[in-house]
Amino acid sequence: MKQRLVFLGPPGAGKGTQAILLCKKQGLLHLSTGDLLRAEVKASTPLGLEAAEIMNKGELVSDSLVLSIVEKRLSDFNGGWLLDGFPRTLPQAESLEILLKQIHQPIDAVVLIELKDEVLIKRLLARGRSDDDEAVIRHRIQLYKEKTAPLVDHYNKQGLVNTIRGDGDIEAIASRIEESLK
Ligand code: B4P
Repeated sequence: MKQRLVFLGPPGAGKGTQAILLCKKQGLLHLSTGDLLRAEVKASTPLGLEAAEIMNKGELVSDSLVLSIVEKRLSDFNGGWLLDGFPRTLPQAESLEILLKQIHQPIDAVVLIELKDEVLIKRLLARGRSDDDEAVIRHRIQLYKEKTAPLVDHYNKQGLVNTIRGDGDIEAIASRIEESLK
């Protein structure tokens, strides 16, 4: 199976849910920038204090801040990995490319999980995290369309994108993803 993966998709598509399952099964390093940022917030680090306000408004944390988090973890790691929720902007994708070139670890595949806006909103309202307020969710979906969706084209040009339907039960989606990565 492919070993160096990026999960793309709108907020609530199930990136985190599916990433946890796949990493456990395949022994991949799971790097979720959302989880890493929430851990910084919880520990009240200077980085966390800066990120908390931005995340609760549904905005994107600055590229440089997110990059510093990812770089630290990928630079001295040699096994397979899954980047969940990163990159989220073209500048993040470009910086990632530079880093991956330096460490000779190219991306093997990008998994794009797609789901309708109404279902995304329903799922996130049911999750109820501090940034899962309806107005904030709508703003996050809008930002996804503006800032993150252009990455689909970017990675399509490199022939890396596997598009997966994000509806249905969790196991069915997991099978679709695994099948696409063989
Ligand atoms: P993330 O933590 O990445 O979270 P997300 O996009 O909201 O959710 P995800 O798609 O992972 O959905 P999940 O599996 O949880 O981002 C949060 C914030 O962090 C961003 O808004 C931003 O501020 C910041 N951030 C993170 N990365 C950044 C970056 N690179 N640059 C800048 N800022 C960044 O699933 C959602 C819900 O659906 C869950 O409750 C789950 O149980 C449920 N669910 C999953 N699959 C389901 C299914 N098949 N059926 C029914 N329910 C399902």
